[in-house]
Amino acid sequence: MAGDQPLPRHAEDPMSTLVTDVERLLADVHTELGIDTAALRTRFRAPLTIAVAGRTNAGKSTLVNALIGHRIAPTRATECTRVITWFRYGAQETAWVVCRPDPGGPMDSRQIVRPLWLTEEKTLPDELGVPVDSVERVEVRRSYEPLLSVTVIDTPGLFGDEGLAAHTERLLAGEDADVLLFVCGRAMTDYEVQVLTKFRNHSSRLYDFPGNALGVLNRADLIGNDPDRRRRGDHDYIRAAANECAGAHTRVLADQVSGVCPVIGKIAESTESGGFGDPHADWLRTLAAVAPEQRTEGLFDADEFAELDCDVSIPDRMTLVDRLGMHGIRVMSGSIDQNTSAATMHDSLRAMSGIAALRERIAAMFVRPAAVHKTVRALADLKAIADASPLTPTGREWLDDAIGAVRRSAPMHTLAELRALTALYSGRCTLPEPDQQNAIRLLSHTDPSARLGVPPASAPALAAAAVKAANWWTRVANSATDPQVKMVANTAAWSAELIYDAWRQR
Ligand SMILES: Nc1nc2c(ncn2[C@@H]2O[C@H](COP(=O)(O)OP(=O)(O)OP(=O)(O)O)[C@@H](O)[C@H]2O)c(=O)[nH]1
Ligand SMILES: [Mg+2]
Repeated sequence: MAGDQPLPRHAEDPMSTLVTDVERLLADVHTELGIDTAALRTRFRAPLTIAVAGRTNAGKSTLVNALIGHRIAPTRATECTRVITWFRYGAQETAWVVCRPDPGGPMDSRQIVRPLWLTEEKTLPDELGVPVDSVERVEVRRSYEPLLSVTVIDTPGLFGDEGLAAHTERLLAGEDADVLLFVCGRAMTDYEVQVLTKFRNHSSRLYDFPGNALGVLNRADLIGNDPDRRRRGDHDYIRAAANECAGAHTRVLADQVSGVCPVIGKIAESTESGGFGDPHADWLRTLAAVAPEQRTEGLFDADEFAELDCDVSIPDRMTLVDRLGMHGIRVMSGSIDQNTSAATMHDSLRAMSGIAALRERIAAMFVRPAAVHKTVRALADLKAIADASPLTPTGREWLDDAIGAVRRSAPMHTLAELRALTALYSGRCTLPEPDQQNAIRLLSHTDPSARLGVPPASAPALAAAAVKAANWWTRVANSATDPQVKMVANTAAWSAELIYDAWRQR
């Protein structure tokens, strides 16, 4: 089971000491106090779980496919869209349906696990082979390296079917989801804000800021009201409209999420899963050769596209619509020539989709600090178990000291960095440039040179830059009147000092 796999650890992983410290603490608590910490240890070692939730048809499964690098989750209404699906790392591609115990069955009835056969294209089948109501979850294993450090959970939509929404709400109210990617559209309803607020309240025992939730504005290709600019495939216009909408959502949801990133999930799914290649590039080149006016008319929508006079078969056109959407086809066919390679087109599409920026944000907020997210939960759970246990005053004092020591350890400064990053990403704190970008770089990267903006392998320059940054941020903190600016600047100053300390102790 992936739940038994340790968090990835390698020499340069700055989080590895934290992992060792927490594992030692959990082992010591067992030997010193006789508290059973086996379940806490298993949970601590499991990869970080990212739940992808949001309204029905928001593009959750499309985004999951992009994140796990394969079009495996169905993006049509099939039985699988009605159940919670876990995607974990596994050496082989396999899937199971886990059914709830029969309520009328024998007292010891356990969950029933049945194999689920993937299709020839390694996608989930349309039918589960058991009544959907009896399904607890579907489990999929995929040998995709990023899944070694995160498990992704696709969920049924929050609108349209109250029963399905209840499954998702239950998941978010439980302990299975470490962090949340909330997929939304251009309009934000009260119900969506309510769901996010509940998740935030539920997480408040772990975090005093919304560092475990991130918004995703999907279908960014459909945003922008000017029909002419949309028809012309004016991507700068669409991008600006999507950024504006994501900014507005970020302001509304500043208490619930650490920012909202715009993406075109449909294009991201194709670029991340190998769904765009030579044949698609050929078809786009053929479209690029059509006279511009005729092409603009013919790419108005999928129906007009089917009527367009050009040398791409109807099924191929439909495939192209499925892979890129009309916006992707309009932008690409209007911006390439007969010599543009498939690889160049792939890169342009990837940039257009916003997936690289979203992955970077997921890495900064969730994946790189995964050990910190896991530690925060492990310590809170340990404290709750200890509070309910009959410990001697000395035992309790020992435990409080031991938990406090981990909380105050240098690697846990990453939690303060996440708090500061959340303030910067959510607009609660705005610094003048270049401070804003310097702070984001310092707080979100792992490599010390990258964090301080100095060339790699230049040790003296690194130490000098660390001292300079620490001094600069201390000055900013001392002169700040806004408490958020003070908090961010103090955090940045401490980050720079820790880089200097690590350099000195080499
Ligand atoms: N134009 C456009 N369509 C998208 C985008 N992302 C997803 N879609 C389409 O939206 C439809 C629904 O996508 P899904 O990924 O199944 O949405 P979902 O949120 O998982 O849906 P449910 O599981 O039924 O709630 C599919 O036809 C996708 O191709 C996007 O960025 N742009
Ligand atoms: Mg879905």
